[in-house]
Amino acid sequence: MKIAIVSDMHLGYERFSEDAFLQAKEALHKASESADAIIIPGDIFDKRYPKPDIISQVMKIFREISSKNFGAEVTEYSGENKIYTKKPIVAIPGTHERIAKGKENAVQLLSLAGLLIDTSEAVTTLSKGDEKVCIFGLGGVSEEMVKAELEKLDPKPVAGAFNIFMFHQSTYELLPFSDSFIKYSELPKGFDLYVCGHMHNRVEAKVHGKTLLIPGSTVLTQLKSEEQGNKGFMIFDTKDYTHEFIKINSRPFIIKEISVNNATVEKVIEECRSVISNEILKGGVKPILKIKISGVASKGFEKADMGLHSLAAKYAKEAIISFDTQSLSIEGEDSRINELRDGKVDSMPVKELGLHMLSEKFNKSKTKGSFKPSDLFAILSSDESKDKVLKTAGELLLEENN
Ligand SMILES: [Mn+2]
Repeated sequence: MKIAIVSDMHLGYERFSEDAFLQAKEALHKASESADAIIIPGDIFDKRYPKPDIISQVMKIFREISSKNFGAEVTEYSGENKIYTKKPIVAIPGTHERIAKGKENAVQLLSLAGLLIDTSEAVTTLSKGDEKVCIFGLGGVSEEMVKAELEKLDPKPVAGAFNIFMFHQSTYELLPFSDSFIKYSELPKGFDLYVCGHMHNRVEAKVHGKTLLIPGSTVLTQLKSEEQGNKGFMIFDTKDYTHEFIKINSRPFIIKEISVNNATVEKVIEECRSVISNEILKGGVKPILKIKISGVASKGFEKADMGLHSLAAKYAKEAIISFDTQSLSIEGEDSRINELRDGKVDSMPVKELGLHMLSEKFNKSKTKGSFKPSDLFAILSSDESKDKVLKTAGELLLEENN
């Protein structure tokens, strides 16, 4: 059976909303035409509570994909919920769709609409002729909970089938920042293929001697250097145990670095302007250009007043420009930059970093309570209004003190 793995589409991601839809659509269409089934290891949606307009657009895409003829079909499902389709489109919610347990998330909504099957904490069996493929899914859970969750669920391969374990977490091998991140050796044994989402760059590795595939996101989100590669999806062939990466058309992403030494603002701007001109002269689709400025600029101004914003605005028609001045210090200014750069902070997903920092502070503080830092983090990082966030966070903290 040929299984397409399409991940982290982040539909509804505001910064590159159109790119997210176009690129996801292309990936799903290509996948449906070249594979017998599609599996999605999380983050279809970018927001926990997507707006109706986003949900409708997502539903339209999945409706189109569902109408295709697939080589495989769903023949069994072990979950508690009812399923409403036999089409082999099988997903789990990712970190971006994760909401409180017991509440329906956006992926379950698509499942209820009969547009896919949510296989979180359940086994979905796909059949093609005599061949059976079983997919056990674990939707994204907070990192400090993942080992306990797996112990509780104790996923086991099904005899006589090709078994896939699909999850959506940070792994310690890829992000060695916290002991709570799961290690490859701690993943359930006996599966024929491991599939993970969450990482937005492509990864191919081995887990218990079998292949682990992470296709990466279909859209650019974090503007990190490892995201400069091609976007796309993977197709795994169970018959010969091989896989290939299928590229999709995606907006080019270029990172250019500039290093300055006691430069004036004018000099910094001039250097940036020259990089921009060089890039836009190359033509083609409007690229996303990130300029990293490092070194020391002469004193007498703030980074915010350097005029970089107006420079980006000036070239807005030719390129989507952003500046990274994290490694730029102003002469004589005491900066925390090196501190921050230690520990590979750069390659850690922002959300993970935030939660990690909050957990560390929480553990060091004298605050004692039975709630988890991740509960507080979920409230603080929610899309609700500031007042609502403060009220809910206050309730959680006060509840603990009573
Ligand atoms: Mn993601």
